[in-house]
Amino acid sequence: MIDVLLGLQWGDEGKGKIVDFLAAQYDIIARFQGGPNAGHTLYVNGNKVVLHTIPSGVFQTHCLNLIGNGVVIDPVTLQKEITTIKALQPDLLERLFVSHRAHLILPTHRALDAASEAAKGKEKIGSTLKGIGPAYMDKTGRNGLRVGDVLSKDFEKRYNALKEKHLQMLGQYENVVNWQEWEPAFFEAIEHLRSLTIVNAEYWLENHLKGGKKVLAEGAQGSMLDIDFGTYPFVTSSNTIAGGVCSGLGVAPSWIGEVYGITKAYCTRVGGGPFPTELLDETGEELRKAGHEFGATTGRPRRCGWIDLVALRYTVMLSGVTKLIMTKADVLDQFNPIRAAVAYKIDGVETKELPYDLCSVEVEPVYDTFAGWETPVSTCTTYDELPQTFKDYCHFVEQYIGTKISHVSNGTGREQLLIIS
Ligand code: 2SA
Ligand code: MG
Repeated sequence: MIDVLLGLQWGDEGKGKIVDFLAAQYDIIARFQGGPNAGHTLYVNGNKVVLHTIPSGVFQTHCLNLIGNGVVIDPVTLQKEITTIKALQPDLLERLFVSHRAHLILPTHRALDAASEAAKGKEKIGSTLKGIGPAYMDKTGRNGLRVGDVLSKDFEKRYNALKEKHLQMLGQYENVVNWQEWEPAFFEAIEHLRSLTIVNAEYWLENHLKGGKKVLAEGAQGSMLDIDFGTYPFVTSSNTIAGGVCSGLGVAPSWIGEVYGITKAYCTRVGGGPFPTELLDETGEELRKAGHEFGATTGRPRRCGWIDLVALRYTVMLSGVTKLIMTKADVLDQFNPIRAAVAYKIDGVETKELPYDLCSVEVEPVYDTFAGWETPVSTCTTYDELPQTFKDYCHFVEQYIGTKISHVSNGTGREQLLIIS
C-alpha cells in the first residue's frame, strides 16, 4: 500500500519530523510534488537538518527514497543537499532514486521567477524564488527538460533552445538577475545528476508494491497552497493534496491506504495571500517567537494566527484524511485563552464553507474560545498525561473536523510525539 502524508494548512506543519518518525514503518519514502521551495526540518542526533528535495526518510537506514516525476529538481540544490547529508549518512546514494520523468529547474527559471515577482509589486505571491512556477509552466507548456534528458547526447542543445525561449521572456523585464553566473554550477550539477540512480519510477514502484513493500508519499508545502484548491493565485504550482500522489508518482488510486494530515495547533503562512485568522497584534508576535516561525528555506518571518477549522475541514475533505496529526502543541503552552475559527462571516452572513475567492472578500473569522493549559506539555510522555484543557481543545477539533487525532507532537525532539491511536 501507499500511505500519504500531507500538510493541511499553508505549509510548515512539521511534515519532516513526522515522516522521519513514521519512516520506521515504511520501506520507501517518495516525494511526489514541489521542489526546493520545500523546507522539511529534522533533528537528527541533536543536529538540525533541513531537507529541500530529498525525502525525509534518508535518516532511517532501511528506507529507500524516491524523488518522483511530480517533483521539479534544481540540480544545484540537490547536489548541495546530497553533500550535506552524505556527511551524516554515508550510504545515502545507495538509497536514493530519481524518476527520469521529474522536470529540471534551470538558472533562467530562477531568473524568470525573480523577474515576474518583482514586476508584480504589491501583488507578489511571495514565491521562494527557487524557479518553481516557471519550471512547472514549462512542464505544462510542454517545453520542459526532464531528468531523463541529461542522459541524452543533445542535452546541451535542448538546454540552449529552452534558454533562448527564456531570454525572450526575460527581455520584457527591467531588472534581470545575473543568471549567467549560475550556469557553471548548473552544468557541474548536471554531471553529478548523471551519476545518481535514475529510474523508471512508475515500474520501480509497482514492482516494490507488488513485492509487499510499504510506501509513504511525502507531501510538501500545504493543502491551502494547492494550485487548484488553495488561495489562488497565492499558491504554489503543484497539486499538494492527496490527488497529486497518483499523478506525481505514477501509481493507481487503488494502492492508496491511510492519509495522514498534519496541522499545527495554530496556523502560519509565509508569503502573500489571504489568511483569515492572521493575528497582526502582539499575540501573533508571541506565537512567532514561541514557535520559532521563520521560513526553513528563506528565513522569512512567518505570519501567525489561530487555527482555522473552516479551512482545515476543507483540506481534510479534499484529501480524505484518515488520521489527523497535531504538531507544535507546546507552542500554545503560554497562551490563555486559545481561539479556533469555526466559521467565516462574509457580508454579515456566516458560512462554514470556503468561498471561491478569499482574496476578493472581506472575511471576519468567528471564533470559539478555549481555556489555555498554561503548563508545559513538552515533558508529557503519554497522551493521558496532557492537561484536561488541552484534551478538550483536541476533542473539539476532532468533533468539528470529523476525523480523529492520531498523534500529538509536543516538541521538536524525535521522541516528543504522543501516540493516541
Ligand atoms: P513558490 O516558491 O513559487 O512555490 O511559492 C508560492 C507560494 O507557496 C509558498 N510556499 C511555501 N510556504 C511555506 N513553506 C514553504 N517552504 C519553505 C519552508 C518556505 C521558506 O519550509 O519554510 O523557507 O520561506 C513554501 N514553499 C512555497 C510561498 O510562500 C508562496 O506563497
Ligand atoms: Mg517547511
